[in-house]
Amino acid sequence: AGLAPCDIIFDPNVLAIATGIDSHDNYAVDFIRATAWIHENLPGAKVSGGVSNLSFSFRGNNFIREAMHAVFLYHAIRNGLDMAIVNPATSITYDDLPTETLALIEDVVLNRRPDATERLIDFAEKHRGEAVKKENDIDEDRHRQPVADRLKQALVKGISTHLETDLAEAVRQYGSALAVIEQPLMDGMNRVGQLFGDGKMFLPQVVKSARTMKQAVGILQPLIEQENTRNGETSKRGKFIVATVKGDVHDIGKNIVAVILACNNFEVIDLGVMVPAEKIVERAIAEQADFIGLSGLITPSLEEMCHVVSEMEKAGLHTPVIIGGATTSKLHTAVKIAPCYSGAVIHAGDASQNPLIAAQLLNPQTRDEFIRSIRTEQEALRNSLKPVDLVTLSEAERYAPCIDWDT
Ligand code: B12
Repeated sequence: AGLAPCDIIFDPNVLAIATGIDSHDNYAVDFIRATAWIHENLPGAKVSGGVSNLSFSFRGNNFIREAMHAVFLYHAIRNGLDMAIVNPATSITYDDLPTETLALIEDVVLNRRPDATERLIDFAEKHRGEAVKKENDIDEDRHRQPVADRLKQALVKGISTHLETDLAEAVRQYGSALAVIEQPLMDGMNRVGQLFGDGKMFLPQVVKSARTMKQAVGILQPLIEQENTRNGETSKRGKFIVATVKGDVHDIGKNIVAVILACNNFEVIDLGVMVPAEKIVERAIAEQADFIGLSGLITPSLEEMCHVVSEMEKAGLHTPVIIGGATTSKLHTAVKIAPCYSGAVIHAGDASQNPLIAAQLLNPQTRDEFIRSIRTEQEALRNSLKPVDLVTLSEAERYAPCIDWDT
């Protein structure tokens, strides 16, 4: 039909299972197999599906329905499902399901035994109303949980109802607002990332979690300001440009960095997210910035950071660059980014390290020694890598892959 494969999306149709009609029992398996077949035999084409049909026979029991969807999505994605129509408000993840419930639901979705439907109906009958009761009990139960677990749960579920009180309790327990961010909240977001990476949580749910995290940071912000404000200092200590690099939309960490810098009396110019290298260079020159802070959370951002500092080098800049964000590391900074730039490039593990790094760089008495020690450490990291055995060009050519392009 003259369409590029990547412009075609197949919907192999999700049909209701567990309807009591035997011939319907394999519908989920059929969908999953069709998805795997399309994925394997029609390269480039995509597969989608409307998930809620699957659980139509359990109308009125949202717990079972959402659990069936979570299990179905988990298996379908492993077999190549690219996109789906799902309820973004769903809060049950594959990992939430107790082993026994998971087995019952997987029996139905994967059509593993002939009596799977009856067993799930029995279970649903026995537990009818329990899900509602559970919701009501949560308020009582939650006080028995440590505050860190409550906060983690709030982030994973994207629920902000008790944030204010839980955060106040956490600040008392952890001693500072920043410690609450660095420990229970970061643990929660890492858990979200893990579930998402394993295909057990989906993008709309991660968006909900991100929103809850932003709310939490918003609640803590006045406290962070109180804790970090340097009293009595009137003049600004330096100009700091912060940006999430091109291609990357993650901004929660960068925003925390900006708040902490502002509290430490730095003038912060926040360029936002998805910022191209040229814009960073342009603003660094125009503002005569003292520091550039680059944030990145996805792997392509690591390469983009090398590009940013290469462009800074071309523009003749020597402004120190501070690198941060979940995928960045001391090793990557030393091996890949620092060699592209003659100015200092320093990796910061978390937001609170940033003002300390900046202070060392601002102080003429510590600056040179600090940069020297960072460079020595980076040199040692580069040397710690196993040397690559180089071979001659003619030898390398003997290993060239032989591809038959006609097929
Ligand atoms: C929330 C989130 C999202 C939200 C972001 C919302 C927002 N406004 O920021 C949404 C849903 C939009 C999202 C989208 C995507 N995400 Co996402 N996301 C996350 C998640 C779960 C949490 C990130 C977060 O906010 N953490 C909390 C903050 C406070 O931590 P932080 O940013 O690391 O910041 C701290 C420090 O690193 C430091 N810091 C940060 N920046 C800087 C900068 C400087 C200068 C300094 C000094 C310090 C510093 O300060 C902070 C406090 O100490 C992570 C998982 C994870 N473990 O990080 C995945 C994760 C980063 N996302 C991931 C992916 C794959 C994506 C998507 C590609 C998904 C998709 N298929 O579309 C898209 C990316 C789109 C794009 N082009 O960028 C992957 C990245 C994998 C990889 N290595 O590439 C992760 C790791 C999840 C996973 N396990 O798969 N995501």
